[in-house]
Amino acid sequence: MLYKNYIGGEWVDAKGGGTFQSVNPATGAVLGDVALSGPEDVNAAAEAAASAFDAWRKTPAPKRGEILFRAGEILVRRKEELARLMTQEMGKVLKETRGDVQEAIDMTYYMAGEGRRLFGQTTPSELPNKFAMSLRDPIGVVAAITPWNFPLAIPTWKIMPALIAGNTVVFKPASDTPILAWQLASILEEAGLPPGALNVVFGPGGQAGQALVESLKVALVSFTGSTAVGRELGATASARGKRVSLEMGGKNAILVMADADLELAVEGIIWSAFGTTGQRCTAASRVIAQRGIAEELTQMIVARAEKLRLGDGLRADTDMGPLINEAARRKVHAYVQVGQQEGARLRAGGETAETGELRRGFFYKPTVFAEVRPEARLAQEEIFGPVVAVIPVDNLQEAIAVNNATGYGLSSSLYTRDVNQAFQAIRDITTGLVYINAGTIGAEVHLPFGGTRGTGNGHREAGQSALDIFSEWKTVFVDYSGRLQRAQIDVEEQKSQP
Ligand code: UN1
Repeated sequence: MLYKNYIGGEWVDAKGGGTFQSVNPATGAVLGDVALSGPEDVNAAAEAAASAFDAWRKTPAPKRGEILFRAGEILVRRKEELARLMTQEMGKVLKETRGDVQEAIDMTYYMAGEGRRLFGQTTPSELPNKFAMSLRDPIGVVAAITPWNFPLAIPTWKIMPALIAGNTVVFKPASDTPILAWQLASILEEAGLPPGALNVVFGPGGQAGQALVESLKVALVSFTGSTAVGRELGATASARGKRVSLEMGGKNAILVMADADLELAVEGIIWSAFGTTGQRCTAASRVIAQRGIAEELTQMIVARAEKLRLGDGLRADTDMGPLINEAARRKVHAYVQVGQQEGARLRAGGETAETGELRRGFFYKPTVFAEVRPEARLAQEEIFGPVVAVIPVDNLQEAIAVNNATGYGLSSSLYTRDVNQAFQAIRDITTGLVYINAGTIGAEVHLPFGGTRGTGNGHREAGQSALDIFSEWKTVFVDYSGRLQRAQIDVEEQKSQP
C-alpha cells in the first residue's frame, strides 16, 4: 500500500512522485511505501492549514472537543489493531505499544474535555465600572514534528492541545514511523475534523522538516527529538520570529540509597533502562548507587538483564524488541566501546544479538556497565539504547549532585525508605520530573511533562501547561463607565482626594 500525504482534506502523492519504505526493525519486512515529501508538499500543507485556520478558530471549542471525543472513541475501538501495527513499525513489545495507544487515548479525551474549559481569568479592575478578563487565543499554523519512539502518544501530545485551542496543524512524523501517523490522521478525518485543520507530510527531517520550520505560514514549531536537531530547528524558527517548543534528550538517573528496597529498585531499573529498548527520552541510563549496596545491586541488575528475552515484540514471550535501525545500533555499540576505553567495567551485554531469527533485526543485548565515573562520556551523553551505567557514590548529597551534573534535565528517580531523604531529593533535584520509589518512566497526560537544561526550552507539554504552548493570552478590559478612566493615574488622584 502507498501511504499518501494528507493536505487540505485530500490524500495526495508527493509532488515529486517519490516514495520511501517503512520497514519492520525486528524482521526487515517492508510494511508499505510512503510519500517522500519536499518543500513543495510542505508549502502546500502549510497553505492548507493557513486557509482552514479562520473557520476552525471560530468553531466553538466544545464543538472542537466533540470531534476529539469521537477520535478518542475510534482509538479505543482500534486499540489492539493499532498496537500490533505499532509493534511492527517500531519494534517495542505489545504491552508497551498498547500503553502508547492508551496514552494517545488519554490525551485525546483529556484535551476533548478542555473544549469546555480553556479557562482564563476574570478579576476585579482597579477602576470602577470596568471589567477585566483574560482569554486564550489560538496562535495559527502549528508545525508538529515528532519522533518514532512514541508513534501515537507524542503526536497526540501536540496535535490535540493545538487543535482544541483553535490552531491548525501541519504534522511531520518521523520517517521511521509514518504508518502510525497516517492512521492518526485518518482517525481524525473519520471523527469529522474539517479539511485543512490537520495536514500530514511524510519524509525525512532534512527535507520536509526543514522546509516546514522555514515556512512563513507556520507560527509555532513544536518538536520532540534529539537535542542536536532540536537546537538547530529552534534557531531557524526563532530567527523567523516563531514560537518554539522543544522536547529533547535526557540522561536520566535512578538513585538508590542503602536503605532502599533493592528488589523494588531493580524492578524499576530494568523497566526504565530496557523498556522500549532504552529508546525513551525518559529512559534510565544511569544508576547512582550508594557504595554499600552498589555491587549487590549491580549483580541483581546483571542477573535480570541477562534473562531478558529479545525478539519480535509481537510474540508474547518477548521482553525487549530491536533498536529502530542499523544507525541506532551502530551508535549504541560505539558508546559501548567508548565506555570500555574510559575504563568502565562491562558486566553484561556489549554486543549485537544475532542468533537465529534475531539476525534479521537490529537487536542489541541489554548492557550493564559498573564503576562508571560521573563525568565519563558514558555517564554524560544520551545513548538512546539498552545501556545502563552504575555510578557509585557515598551519600544522598553526592547522589543528587551527580544526578544534576549533566547537560540534560528530564527525569530522576530515588529509591529510599527514608521520608526525609525523599523530600530533600524532591527539593534539590533539578530535573523536570522526579519519581520516588518508581522508575524514570511513566508520565501521565494530565501533568506537565518536560525538562531543564539541554532537554527543553522552558516549556512543558501535557497537562494544563500544554495549553500555554498552543495559545496566546489575550487580556481584555471593558470600560462601562462612559468616561475616560486612566489606569494607575486616576487611582492616584482618587487617593489624594480628601
Ligand atoms: C518520551 O520518551 O519521549 O513517561 C516520552 C514516559 C512516557 C512518555 C515518554 N509516558 O516514559
